[in-house]
Order: sequence, then structure tokens, then C-alpha cells
Amino acid sequence: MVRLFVALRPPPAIRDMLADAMDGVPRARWQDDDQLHLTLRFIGEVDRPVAEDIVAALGQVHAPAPTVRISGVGAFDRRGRVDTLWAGVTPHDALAHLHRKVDQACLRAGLSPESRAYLPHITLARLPGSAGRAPEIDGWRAVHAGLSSEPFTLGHLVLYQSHLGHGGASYEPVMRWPLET
Ligand code: 2AM
Repeated sequence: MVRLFVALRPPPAIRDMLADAMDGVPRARWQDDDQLHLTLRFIGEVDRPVAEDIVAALGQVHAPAPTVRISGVGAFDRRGRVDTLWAGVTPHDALAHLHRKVDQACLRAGLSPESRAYLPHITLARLPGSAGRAPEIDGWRAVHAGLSSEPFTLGHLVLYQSHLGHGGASYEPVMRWPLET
């Protein structure tokens, strides 16, 4: 079995800008540079033959490379505590279009449709346990509410394999396809 997801990789200058916002929340597990990505579609665990069908289907996706900018920060609050801090990305339209295309490719490969609403974001930190109730989280959100970048283009669709480990997940790019520019 392999654990897969489809994502876009922000350019180096944007990753540097995001790294500058990674401070000020105790026990946050800030993401390393090579973990930074914008998920389009989480796939999860699949068998190798299904993975091969996914690769073939993703190779058929034709869509414009989205041009976006970083826009503010947010947090996922699950069961009363924050478990993820993220940077927002706008506008959503081009990303939602690509998300639909990728979702359709996954359907052609035999996967079930995505059930969750798609909210484009770049995860900056995971907050384990009680770290997700730290009072500093609100301050971090206020300080970075205006986080904003110049527009940048996300030129490739990337299929990642996720390797889960004790120190967090590592993400390995396994295939990449150019989008239309
Ligand atoms: P997250 O950063 O918001 O947690 C690799 O794990 C990527 O897939 C991450 O960007 C993660 O989103 C996303 N992901 C992990 N599990 C998921 C799930 N069950 N549904 C949707 N996305 C998921």
C-alpha cells in the first residue's frame, strides 16, 4: 500500500516568506521547507495497481496553472482544540477548478468522490495535544492576519507519497506534470 496525495508546490521565495511566520506558538511542530505544499486532493492508502491507474489518470488532466497569492492565516479547530495552523491562498476559483479536475481523474481511477469541502491552504504547523489550546495561538493569528504575497504561478501538478514517522510525515514527490501556462 502507498499513501498518496496530489498537491502544488509553492516557489522558494514563497516558502521563505512562510518560514518567517513560523514562530511564537509553543510546541508547534512547524513544517520543514520540503513539507510545504498546497493539497488539491488527499487520496490516502491505495494498492500499487490503483496507484498506477491514478498516475495514468492524472497524466490526462489539462488545466491552466493557477496564479494565486498568500492571503492571511487560519487554524483548523477540531474537537475543541486547534490541530493545524495554515496560510490561506486566494483566489479560490482556479484552485477549485483544478481540484475538480483532479477529483474527476481520481474517480476515473476508481476512487470515491471527495466528500469534504475543499478549502485551499498551506499547512504551517501541527499542534499536538494540549499545544492546540495554547493562548499564544490567537496572538499568532492576529499578528499574521495580513500575511500577503505577490502573485505566483503554480506550474506543476505533483503526486506525493506520504511516509508517516514518529517525527511527523515526510512527503516524497513521485510524479509531476506541467500545467498549462
Ligand atoms: P492538512 O495539511 O490540512 O492536514 C498530506 O497529509 C496532505 O493531505 C496534507 O496537506 C493534509 O491536509 C491532507 N490530508 C491528510 N489527511 C486528509 C484527509 N483525511 N482528508 C483530506 N486531506 C487530508
